[in-house]
Amino acid sequence: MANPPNNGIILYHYSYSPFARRVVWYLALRGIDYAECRQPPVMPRPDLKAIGVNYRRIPVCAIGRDVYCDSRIIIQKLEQMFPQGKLGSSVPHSRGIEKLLEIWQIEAGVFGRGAALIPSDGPLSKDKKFQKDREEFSGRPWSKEAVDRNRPEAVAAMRNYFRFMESTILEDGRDYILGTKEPSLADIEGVWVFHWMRDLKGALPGEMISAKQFPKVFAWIERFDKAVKAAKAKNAKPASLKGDAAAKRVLDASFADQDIGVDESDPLKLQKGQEVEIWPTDSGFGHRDRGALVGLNEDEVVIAVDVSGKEVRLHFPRINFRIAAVGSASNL
Ligand SMILES: N[C@@H](CCC(=O)N[C@@H](CS)C(=O)NCC(=O)O)C(=O)O
Repeated sequence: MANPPNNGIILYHYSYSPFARRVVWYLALRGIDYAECRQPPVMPRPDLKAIGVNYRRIPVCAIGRDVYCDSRIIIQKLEQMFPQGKLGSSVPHSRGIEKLLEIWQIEAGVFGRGAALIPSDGPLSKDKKFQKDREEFSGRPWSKEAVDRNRPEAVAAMRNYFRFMESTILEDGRDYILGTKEPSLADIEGVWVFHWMRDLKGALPGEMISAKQFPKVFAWIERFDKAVKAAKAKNAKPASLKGDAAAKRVLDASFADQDIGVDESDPLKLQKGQEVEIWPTDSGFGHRDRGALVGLNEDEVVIAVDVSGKEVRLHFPRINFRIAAVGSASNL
């Protein structure tokens, strides 16, 4: 069979999503050809509805008729499906560092503190529609007073994170985290919030967090940024698809992923084919996806959803997601 266009990959994203950038950088550094379907920064997102996705967060990535929700699982799958020249290490100890950096930035506070440093008087914070959308997303009311009140604590935490990188991982003057000549997956996992902060006007107080106090961290961000820009300049630009063309591609495609089966000894004790709902527990929790359980292992859950008579498979990571049998107590 002929190779699918753009490797069958369609990335749904918008340019200023720091989570989406993780995937955009990954694809650029790998030189993997892909298509993109640009999304509005606020709901609704009918292009995602059209491929059976209720999940509201960005990025989402379709590979063939498999759809991956969450940047962590997207990167993992790209590593598995395009193993030639993968960016992740094969050394278990280094893989541990990659993973710990991922956890640190996403789950253990770095991203959250970064989000708290989005200036309260920036253009997005002044946009009422954006504010309302993000209140639904976070489940918390937004107020300028609360953002300003929290800022000093967030600055202190962010300074602590910069200091940690400066005085441990990058202390010996290495170019990249694992001592490589080019950026590896560990750098993507480690750099993205720092990079976002560097470029977000008004986020960092220059008198406390700048290249002056943290020369190694800022030089690393710059080095990484240059490497991504050089890779992008070498690669073809991603094809840009409108929502209907993207949906047609997804629905006409074959499944790209393997069947992982349902581990019936999993602590959740769910059965193959059972109707379940899945939703994130850290943000965007108001949007649940419902379908028949077709895959469940330690890392991943997969459901089959029906889109105009065609089956689409939605994949989510296990961590920070809840999976509940429809009608069960945990499904309330
Ligand atoms: N753990 C998720 C988090 C994704 C996330 O929070 N994305 C933000 C954009 S940076 C988002 O979806 N914001 C609300 C929205 O765009 O609807 C991931 O790794 O992809």
